[in-house]
Amino acid sequence: MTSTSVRAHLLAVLAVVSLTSSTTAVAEQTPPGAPVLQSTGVSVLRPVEVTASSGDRDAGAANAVDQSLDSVWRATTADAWLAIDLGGPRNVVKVQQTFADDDVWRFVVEGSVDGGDWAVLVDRAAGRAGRTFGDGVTGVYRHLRLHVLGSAGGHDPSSVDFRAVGAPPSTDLTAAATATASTALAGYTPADAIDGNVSSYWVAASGSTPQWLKVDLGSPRNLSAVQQNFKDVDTWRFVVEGSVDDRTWTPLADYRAGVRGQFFHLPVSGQFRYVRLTITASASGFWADSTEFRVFGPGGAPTARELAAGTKAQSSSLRPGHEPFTAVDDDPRTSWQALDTTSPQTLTVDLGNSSVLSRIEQSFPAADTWSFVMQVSNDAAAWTTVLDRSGGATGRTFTADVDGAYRYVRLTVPRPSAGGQPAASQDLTVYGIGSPLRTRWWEDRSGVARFFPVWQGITLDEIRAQLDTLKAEGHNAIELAPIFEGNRDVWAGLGVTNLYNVHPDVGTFTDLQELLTAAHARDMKILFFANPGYAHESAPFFQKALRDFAAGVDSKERCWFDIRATPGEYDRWVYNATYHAYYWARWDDAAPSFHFAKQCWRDEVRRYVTFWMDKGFDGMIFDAPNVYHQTTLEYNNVAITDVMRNYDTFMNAEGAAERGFITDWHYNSLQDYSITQWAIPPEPGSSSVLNAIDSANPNGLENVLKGYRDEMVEAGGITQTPPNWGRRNYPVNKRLLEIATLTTMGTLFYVHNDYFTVNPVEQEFPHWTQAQRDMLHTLMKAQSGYAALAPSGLRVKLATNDNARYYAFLRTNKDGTVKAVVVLNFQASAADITVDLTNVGISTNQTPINLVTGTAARPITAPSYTIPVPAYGVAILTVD
Ligand SMILES: [Ca+2]
Ligand SMILES: [Ca+2]
Ligand SMILES: [Ca+2]
Repeated sequence: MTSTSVRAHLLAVLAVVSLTSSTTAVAEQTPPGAPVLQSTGVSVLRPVEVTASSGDRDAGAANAVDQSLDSVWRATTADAWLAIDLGGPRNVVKVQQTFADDDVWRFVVEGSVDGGDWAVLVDRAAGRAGRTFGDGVTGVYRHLRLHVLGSAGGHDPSSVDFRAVGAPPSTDLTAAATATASTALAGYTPADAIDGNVSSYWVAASGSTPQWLKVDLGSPRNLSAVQQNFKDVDTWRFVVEGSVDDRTWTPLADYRAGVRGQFFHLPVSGQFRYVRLTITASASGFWADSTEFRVFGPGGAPTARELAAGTKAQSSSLRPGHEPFTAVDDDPRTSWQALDTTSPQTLTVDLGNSSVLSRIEQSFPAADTWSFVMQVSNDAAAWTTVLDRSGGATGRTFTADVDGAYRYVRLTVPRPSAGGQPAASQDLTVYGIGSPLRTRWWEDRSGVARFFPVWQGITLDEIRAQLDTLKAEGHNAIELAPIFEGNRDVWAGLGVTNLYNVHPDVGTFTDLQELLTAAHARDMKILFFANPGYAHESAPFFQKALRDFAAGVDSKERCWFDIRATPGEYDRWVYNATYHAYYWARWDDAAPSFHFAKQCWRDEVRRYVTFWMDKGFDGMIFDAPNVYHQTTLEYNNVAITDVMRNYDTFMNAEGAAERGFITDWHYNSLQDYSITQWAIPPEPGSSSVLNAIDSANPNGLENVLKGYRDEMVEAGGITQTPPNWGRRNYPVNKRLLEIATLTTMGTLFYVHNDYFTVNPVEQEFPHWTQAQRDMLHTLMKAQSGYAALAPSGLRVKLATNDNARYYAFLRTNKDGTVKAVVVLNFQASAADITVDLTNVGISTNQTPINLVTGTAARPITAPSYTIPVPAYGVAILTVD
């Protein structure tokens, strides 16, 4: 997976192709209806009316939608709402709200077609720190409502600017299309160009051109627009053509003469079944690619659409390989199945937000007489039955009509089918109007505070007491590394002495439940650092294993370890003189490794993972699972990741560093080894970002980010990255540039007090000024408040007036609808930096908000945009 062919397409390594020397066989021609360049396809929606629950209705509320960042609406009550009427149904893709004050805000944004039934589009009811919030939205709405429920700091509800961004009324025809291509690099399929995720892409199998990508819409359709997203800004030569028979082609948009940019929204017309993109050259030698190739048709009135695909499903049990998410994967080849015929069984789908539902369809894998009940709920506690077939009904697919706004849908199967089949769902589809959450929490927020409770002597109660402070600073998750009963002298307590207990030094299970409950009430996530990799030699179960070995007794404990009378050929065998036994210990003589080649241990790991996840954790970190003793991909998946997938949860393979750990081992988060390397004092360690800062030249960073961060996100995971605290006493202004780079590039940002380096909370932050601490927190809040900076999503380098001194990129959320321009100054002096915004999907008539200052930035009026950036500073601009 690190072959040169895979890497080569990432980099513009070929000699620059002269535009005049690469003339294609096709004569340059003026395309019919030549589309307008610099078109973004989206615009800020102008309301026809704005109302509010309080304040001056005629002047106050209007201040929120006057597109001026100098005027503000303020409410006079702690709980207040602001509503806009768009004058008719509009295709909304983004909402953005800027408060007058920085605080922890509790609010929701709702949408409605008729002003009667409201769907929740953005849910921050548990609070989120920051001032400007931007979120991607899907659906057609006429009314939008900002409902502020309160703030931690007691600020009155306000809005400097509340806006909705819309796309033309349209139908995304690629959603149900199939794609093929001239060639494709393994793992980068044509389907990746029409999957709705701007981070995944098709790329040709080589750098030779021309290459084509073709979409089959299934039948001739009226077209209104085509969008092509390249991975990189370059001067591209391409043509888009339409066909009804796959033989005769009509040019729809012709750029074979060359056009600079990365994002092309091309209004087209005509009726076609096939749409083909042919790429004839890239000036810099990039291989032909498409992160998203979308074909749109004219849109109509708002209609119910399928909401459940890609949302969160959980089940009472599962047969391995039939995880609950397969019931909401929009794939008829897969299905959830209960482990066995034990009854009852349930499958619960969480849309993430309350949506206005109209219909639910449940498809079993086969026709039979099935007993089941379908229910809906808004709190997963009080359920309303919408279809009761507990007496049995014959068939395969069943439909329930629904009327109302709900968030949860539950299928309960009280007994096996008449034919003896266990509970199952091939697909559970939910139709309605709403904006379900398709992102997973680790893909759309950041700011993880990592504690080493056992090592540092911090109790769970002490962490709970810090939650409000951590939240206000911009943290959205806490990692407990670790809290189980283990020996603190080995790897911060990772050497397990009791697999199933909280370490008495840090608290009890009651304390743990209180921490989880308090964190979840604040919408903060709690991560469990697990270690099925090794025990501590003092563990009672290991001592029993040694005794049983010496006595020749077979036992569960002895089975868990690799204990022998004579050592094997490698050097990690440790001799125990008392029992005349050798045991394998990968990381430390006092840390005997568990033995993954043994079925008994894999079974135990499944129990162990289930035990802790059932406590209510929001994810787990596994320490170097790729080198667990004699593990394999198959052993890992059956013992760990298949179990974790049942929870649809965060799983980090700390220590693993390649794409395959996401695509095949099924972890969804990896450390960013391309940026921060292990650093053990007194060595300073190495960091790609610090190297760029120290050399005042960020030019090398682009290939570092492309080769790791972007690739792991393409594969469906994210990266996690802390600052390189191993470099001690690093100048704080440079440290803040490092943190600005990390919080904007799209990684899960950790402010961890690293066991192997320093504890920044105690050793670094006390030396910072308040302004410097404020900047850290501003950067963290910007990343979690404004979806364009999320760990998932697209990152595209933008050219500056001096790429050897400055670094700029475009960031978007996963669906490409929330956008930011990031400009980083790697110089020791302030600079006016010019960024090239030609054809990157950004309007050249807008005033961005700089999330660093919280104020209006210099207006964008042309593709060439100049902005002042402080020494070692950053500008983070909200753009539409
Ligand atoms: Ca305003
Ligand atoms: Ca894609
Ligand atoms: Ca399925």
